[in-house]
Formats: sequence, structure tokens, C-alpha cells
Amino acid sequence: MTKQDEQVCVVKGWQAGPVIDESTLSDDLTRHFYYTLGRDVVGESQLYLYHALALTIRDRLVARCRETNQQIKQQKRRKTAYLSLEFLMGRALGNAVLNLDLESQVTKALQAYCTELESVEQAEHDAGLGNGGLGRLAACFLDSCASLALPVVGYGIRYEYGMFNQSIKEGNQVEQPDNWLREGHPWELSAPEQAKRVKFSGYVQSYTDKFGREHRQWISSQDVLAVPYDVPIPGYKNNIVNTLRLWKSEATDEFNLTEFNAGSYSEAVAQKNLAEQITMVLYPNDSSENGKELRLRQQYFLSSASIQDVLTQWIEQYGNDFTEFAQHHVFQLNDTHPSIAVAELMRILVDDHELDWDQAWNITTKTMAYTNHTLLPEALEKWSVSLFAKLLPRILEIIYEINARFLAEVAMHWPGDVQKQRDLSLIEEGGEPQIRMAFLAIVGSYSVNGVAALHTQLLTAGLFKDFYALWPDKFNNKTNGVTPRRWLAYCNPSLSQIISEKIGKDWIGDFAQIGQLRRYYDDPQFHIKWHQAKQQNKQRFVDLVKQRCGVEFDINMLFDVQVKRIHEYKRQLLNILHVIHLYDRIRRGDTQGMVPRCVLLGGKAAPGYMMAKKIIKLINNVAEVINKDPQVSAFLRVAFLPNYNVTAMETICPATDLSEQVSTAGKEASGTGNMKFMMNGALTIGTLDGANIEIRDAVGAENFFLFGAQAEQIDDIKAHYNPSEIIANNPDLNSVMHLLESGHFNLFEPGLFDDVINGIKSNNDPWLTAHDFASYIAAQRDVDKAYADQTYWTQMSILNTAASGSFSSDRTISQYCDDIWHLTPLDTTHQTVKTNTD
Ligand code: GPU
Repeated sequence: MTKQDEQVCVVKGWQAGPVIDESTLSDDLTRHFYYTLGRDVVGESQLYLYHALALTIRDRLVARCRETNQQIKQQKRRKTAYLSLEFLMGRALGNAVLNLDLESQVTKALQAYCTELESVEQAEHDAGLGNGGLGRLAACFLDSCASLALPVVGYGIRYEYGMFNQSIKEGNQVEQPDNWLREGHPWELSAPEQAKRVKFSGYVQSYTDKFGREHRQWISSQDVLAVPYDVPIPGYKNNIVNTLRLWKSEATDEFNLTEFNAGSYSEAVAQKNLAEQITMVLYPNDSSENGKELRLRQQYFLSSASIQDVLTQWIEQYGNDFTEFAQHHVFQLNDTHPSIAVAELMRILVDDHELDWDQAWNITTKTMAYTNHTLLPEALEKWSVSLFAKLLPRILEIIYEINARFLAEVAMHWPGDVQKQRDLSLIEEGGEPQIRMAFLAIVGSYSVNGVAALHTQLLTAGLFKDFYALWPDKFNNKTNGVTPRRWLAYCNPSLSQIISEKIGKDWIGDFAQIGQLRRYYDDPQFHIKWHQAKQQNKQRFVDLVKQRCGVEFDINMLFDVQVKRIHEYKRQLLNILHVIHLYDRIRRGDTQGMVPRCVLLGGKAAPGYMMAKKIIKLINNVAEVINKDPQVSAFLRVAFLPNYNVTAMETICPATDLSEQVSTAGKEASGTGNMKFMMNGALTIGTLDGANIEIRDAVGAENFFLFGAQAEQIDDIKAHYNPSEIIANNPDLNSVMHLLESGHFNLFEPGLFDDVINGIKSNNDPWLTAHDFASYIAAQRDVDKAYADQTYWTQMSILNTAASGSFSSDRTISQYCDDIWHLTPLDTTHQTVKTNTD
């Protein structure tokens, strides 16, 4: 090789220079289509074309990702590891095209195949590695971290099966497995050479080292291999590409071989299955725990592999000296699901690296930070001590030690108060002893945050008040947000276009600028465009509802939408009671002032949550009765959208007029769907719950339809709650209950909704449905009045979008960064692979 050849190698290689000539996107697409995938005909599904395009774009991501990582390493950057059992990513293609600014090039390249991006995108499966809000929040956060050039790595699980697919058979939810990897996942790159071993079972023994020091040792464990799969996370037009590292479980070789050599072939295979089971499926429970052993295995598997990964990288760079470790690392725990990481970091530092306890504890409590996402008691994780003893014997010992030292601190703070020690102990006694994971997370972290102002306030005044008394400075609020890239710029091109015509395009990267839109709230020309954009979006939505539900919606009617997980506290039931009330009015001929509406509900129920499934059935039965009544269809149409997911929301939120956020006050920690609707110009009908409160403050009370009991009133109301009396005194509700009780919606299935009816009528109804009915109906009447004046409605719609600036996850992440993480943004000008902005 000549000197000159060498030079060429370096320039073309990965160390310097623009690796990928941006003008060759077309060539790359064709190369991947013909050679990487070996295709020459574009099939009807365009699956291979999608794969070829994804690979073409991945090339561009990989180049930038390498540079981002190099910068982090070379500049010895402090960074955050975001640990989450869920990342609800949805599709990646459209988002990557937007963030890399490749739209015009992709459009051009696809012309050769006689197609367009919107059509090719349909071949991509949603990455549904999450249940709902918590998982989607993690996905929005990754987008914001990369867009703000922050060194943040997401750590999660590569579930073979994601969130189940929901279909509706005779009005009932049917679950089907989500085999999302079947046709391949072109975005990921595996790194088997970086696999980690995770221990399970076995036992602990003591040994004395040559200096006479006592140690504990976890031995005879059954190890499982954690193999990383990296998914690139592009920032918005800044050439930063972060990483989401997802772990897949595999059997270790020797663990198969022992059995195999002993002649037990089937046992060896069974063992392999056990190991591979760990990352087989996402648990489909939202805000509730089911205490299954496999779930605990998943939690430890993620926590251990991720902590090991960070420590391995540390040791490669700094050797065995951990004195500076806490200056360089933060672990953000997404709820308590990965909170076992607290004990795992202690174990590795103490057992494997022989730090003394105090040093290790100092490092742990300077690096761990915990986010709480719920106050619901059924979602507060507890694991039985006996399960820990069997599965994670050494971790249990460490938790006991953490607890002993913590309780000594409690005793100092509240001398002689034994009850306080019981209340705050990491171990709940009485019956089967349980480990309180939230307490472990609080004790082990330097920061504890809630996800909306009210939520944080309720946490510090209620559930965590003693911890708040002990460590007031640990607690802080970080109101959630959503990424304006996916949730406005990408999913609502027609609205984005007219926004950009007025205020320029910078709002996409700097969402505080959306406030400038306020200037146009009464500009008649702008109103016309705003309305046109909405009508276009409504047409897409109509097509979706027609195709998926067989129900005919009309773009000239008000679109009233509630899409989210089905849960009693979210009160889809209250919504359907209103629908029944409208139906009742129409049948009585009382349509005065009624605005024609299309009501859409959608969401999945946890497969074991019987009441939630019953509510789905009720919605479907009500919809069927209403939709086939010709007398009603001019005023009211109702549909339940099967398989609500991230991709469906991308069509739904741009088309919605009215966003239903009707949870019982104090129950919804924040909500994030509420923010997506607001950004897209929907008005909210809602309770004073979670982030609704902040949404209303931002947009002004006059642009928000408020109803219902307030959080601080709930206890009083419950103390003398008598729904029968409420029903008797409210003719509207009485009439609705009568329709329900007479079996009007279940003529051939008598008694089907008895549980639902009894729930509403129970003096112990925790959701206070009957209580809030009247004010909900009144607020819905206000909605009709407002919608009847389209100019007024459009004004309010514009003001909602204009006031949504602070609900960008960029704002949220900046606050995490300023108050908790203390990271400095990467240098985006140092990235040599540049985005082509032609
Ligand atoms: N949330 Br805990 C979930 O989606 N799943 C969970 O397991 C738990 C909480 C939600 C909250 O219900 C919702 O109010 C919040 O907006 C979201 O987390 C993100 O913080």
C-alpha cells in the first residue's frame, strides 16, 4: 500500500471526514434494496423497500452515533443512564427522517420506486416496548436528550413480544401476541462482545482474604447472559445520535454444557428456555403490579446488566479507582421497576471491587435518582422477602444492611418512636414480609421527583411525608412533557406548515417559540388556514375509524376523544355515561343547542383486569345501539378504536377537537396524552388532576372546560358519599341509570353490566363517578355552546397550541439536567458527519 492509499483509507474510514456523501441517499437505497436485501420487485406491502430505506438511514445514524460516543469518551463527559423497563418508541423511520432533515432526499429517492414516504412507513411495526404513559415518556425523553445534545444512554429490555395486539370480538377485548421482530428490526445493532453475565439463585458464603478481611461471596449461581442491542436515537438537526441499549437474555454456554455432558439433552434445552424466557414478553400491566417471579427476574436482569455496563466502561477508562465515579455518572430510575439497581451497585462495589460499605454507599447515593409515577397503592411495588432469598440471596443481604443503617438514622431523628421505624422500614412486617421498593429507591437516591406539581405535592404531603421530613432537599417536581418533533412537527404536517409560515421553523427545536402564535389568535386569514388544516386531519382520522371500526365519522361534527389505557380511575365510564345521556336526550327530542359529535374511545385493558374489560364491552355495546339508530346519527356517533398505540395517536391527536382528561382528582400522576392534544390545538375537558392543572394555568381558565371534585375535597366527599341519593335527585343521571339497568345495551346478555352499575351506586366507589356526573354534563354543555361559535372555538384552539410551550419534553429534560443531572451539552460543531441542509 502506498502512502497515498493509506491516506484514502483514513479519509474513507470512520475516524475522519464525512463518511457518507449525503448526495448518494438514492444510490444507497438502491444498493440496500438490490444487494443487502437481494430484491428487485417492490411488493404490495413495500416491506423490503422500508427495510432498504431504514438501512440507508441507519448508515447515517451509525456514523453520527460513533462520533457522539467518541466525544463523550474523549472529553470524559459526565453522563446519565436512564433505566426503564419500558420504552414505547412506536415507529422510527419518519422521526429519523425529520431529525436528520432528509425529507427532500428521501422523497426524491422514493420517486424511482413510484412511491412516497407516507406509504413506505406503513410497513414498519411499532416498537411497543411499553404499556402507556410511563413508557412513552421514556421515549420522548430520549428524543429530547439527543436534541439537547445531552450525553444520556437509555437502558431497557429487548422484549421479543411487546405490548399485545388488541382486537375486538363481539365487543370484547381479545389479546394477540405482538411478534414485532418477526420481519426483522433494521434499526438495531447487536454487540455480543459486550455481553454481561447476570446471576440468579445460588447462595452466599463468607470467606476471609489474605489480609484477614471478611467478605461475602455469591456462589453456585445460575448465570444468564445479557446481550446488548443498540438502537440509535437521533437529535433534531444537531448531528448528535445517542443510544438506547436494549438487553436480550441468552443462556450461557457452560450452563447448557453441564447438563448436556451429563447426558440430559432435554434438561439442557429446558435450562436454555428458562434463560431466554426473561426477555420474552413485556408484562401488560399499567400502574399495577402482579408480583410474578419472572417480572422480578426482568427487573434484576436490566438493573444488573446496565450497572455492569457502566462500570465496565469506567474501568476501561479509569481503572479500579472509583473516587471520581459519582462525578461522572447518574442513574435515573424510571419508577421503582429498576430500583434494585441501588442494591446491585452496592453489591458490585463491595463484593467485586472490595470498596468498604461507606465508600460504596457514598457513591451509590450520589449517583441514583428516582422518579415516582403514581400514588395508586396497587402500583407500589413490593416483593416478598422469600422470593428475594431464593432468587437474589446476596441482594437481600445488602437490602437488610441498607435497612439496618437507615433505621438507625430514623431512630436518631425520631428517638424512641418504634412505630416510625416500622412505618419507614424497607421491610414491611406482618404476614409475609415484603420489601418496599419505593423506600429502597428513596433511601438510595439523592433526588426523588414526582411528574406534575399536584402529584409531587401529594407525594410529599402524603405517601412520602416522613421521608420528606427527613430529607426535604431530596424532593423535587419535574412536570412531564412530550416531544414536539413527533407530536406536532411530524404527526401534524398541515398545522406545522401554517405555524412555520407565521413564526418560522425554529419552534421545532426551540418550542418556547410556539408562544409567538398567540399574536395570530384573532387573525381571520389565519383562522381559515387553521380550520382547513384541522379538516384535513379530520379526514385522515375518518378514514382510520372507517377502516378499523367500520363506523362512519363526519368531519363536520365535533371530534370528542378519549384514548389511553382503560382504568377505572381514568373514568372512561364517566365518558360513556355522558354518551348515553346524549343518546337519551336525542331520543327524547331534546336536541336544543346540541352540537353533532363523533365520540371515539380507545385503549387496552390489562388482560387480568376484569372491570376494565367490562368497560370496553360496555363502550362497544353502547356504540352499537347508537350507531344503528338512524334517529341518532345526525347528532351522535360512537366508536371504540381497537389496538390503540403510538402510531394510531399520530393520526388521532391532530384531528381531535375535544380532549377528554377526566380522571378522579388526585389519581392521574400527570398524564401526557393531555399535552399531545393541547399542542395540536384540541381543547380539554378535564378535572383538576395531574398536569391538567398546569395546562389550564398556561392556557387560561376561559380556554379549558373544567369540572369535578378537587383533590383536597375527595376525602370529605367520600366520608358521606351516597350515590343513590345523587341519582335520585338528578333526572339526567337517573335516566341514564335506568337505561343501563333496564338492559337497553345488553338485551341478549342479561346482567352483563351489573358490576359496572353496582360500582357507580356503591357508597364506596373510589372514583366518585356519580358525584362528578352533573358537573361533567354541565361542562359538556359549555363545550357545545363554544363549538357552535366556530370563530370563538378556533381562537381557543390557537391559544391552546400557543400556550403549550412548557409541555415540551425539552423543557422537562432541561430541568432534569439543571436540577438533577448537571450535564453539559455536547459540542455539536465537532461532529464531522454533517446533516445536509439543502
Ligand atoms: N404511569 Br407507575 C404508567 O403509565 N405506568 C405505570 O406503571 C405508572 C405510571 C403513568 C401515570 O399513570 C401517568 O399519569 C403519567 O403521566 C405517566 O406515567 C408518565 O409519568
